[in-house]
Amino acid sequence: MERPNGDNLRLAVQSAGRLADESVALLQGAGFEFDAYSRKLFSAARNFPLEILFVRDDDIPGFVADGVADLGIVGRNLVEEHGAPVEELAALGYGRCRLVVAAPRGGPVASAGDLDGRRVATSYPRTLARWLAGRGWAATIVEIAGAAELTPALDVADAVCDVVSTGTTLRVNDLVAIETLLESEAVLVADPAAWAEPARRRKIERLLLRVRSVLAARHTRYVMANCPAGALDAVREILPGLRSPTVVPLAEPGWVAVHAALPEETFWDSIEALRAAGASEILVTAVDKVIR
Ligand code: PRT
Ligand code: ZN
Repeated sequence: MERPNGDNLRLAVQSAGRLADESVALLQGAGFEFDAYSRKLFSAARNFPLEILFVRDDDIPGFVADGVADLGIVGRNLVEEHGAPVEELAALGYGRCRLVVAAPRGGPVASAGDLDGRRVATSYPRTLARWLAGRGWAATIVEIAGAAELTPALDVADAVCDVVSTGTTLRVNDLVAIETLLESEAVLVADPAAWAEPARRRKIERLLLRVRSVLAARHTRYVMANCPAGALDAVREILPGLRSPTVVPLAEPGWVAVHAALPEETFWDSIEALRAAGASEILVTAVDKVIR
């Protein structure tokens, strides 16, 4: 495929698989209007100079590094494996997993040090080789396309290096994780050449602002609470808001309403503290976008 020569940014996303739906939902939530029902190769956004390219996830790091696409959404595990010199612009919070080394429970490989001189099956040979080299260990890497978890039982390998999310696959195959090589999630990456070119970078930054506004909103709740005017100082401490809370007098004398954005992570602690400080009638709503 040739480099995009028009004014449009080209963004590669997975067409089907674990990242596909959430990637489309993130882009549509950020306001980009495009058709995604058939996931045909290309879809042009109607309201932004952007084309979405639907491809296999394995192709995305290379496409972005080679400038076939300006941007990509892909697991950090694949970016790392490709070794592509791409710019990570944002971590997207979904597709979370770990790349681990695992070995049969109760077997001879009980810790990472036992890997020296053994066979490790993986579809992440480059990441594994770099990690082994960093420790000065000489293990034989058995490269396989998938289903690494089956290889110890087949005596093809003594250990595996694979992606884990819930851990069920390891447990079912009586394997235990002994070391984590990489923490991964879906990331938005850019072609460094596109990022360095001022006109293209401006467009990427416009896109990035929109994507980040949705990511920030996912971690934010908007809280409205009534409180006695006398409790305001305590309540302000609990509800700092993005800058400071909005305080509005109620029609009932001696009472105010306090409005503020709160981080989702500490949300319930703040609500408990608010109630303890005397706030009542607390309303909470989701936030669509947070733009800073
Ligand atoms: O067709 P295409 O090539 O596009 O997709 P794919 O089948 O190669 O990839 P896909 O859709 O399975 O995964 C896409 C990305 O999701 C990966 O590159 C990771 O970044 C991320 N991800 C998150 C995962 C997992 N969790 C995951 N659990 N990718 C794979 N797995 C597999 C793992 O390989 C193992 O076989 O799931 C199994 C383990 O899962 P648990 O839950 O049993 O631990
Ligand atoms: Zn793949």
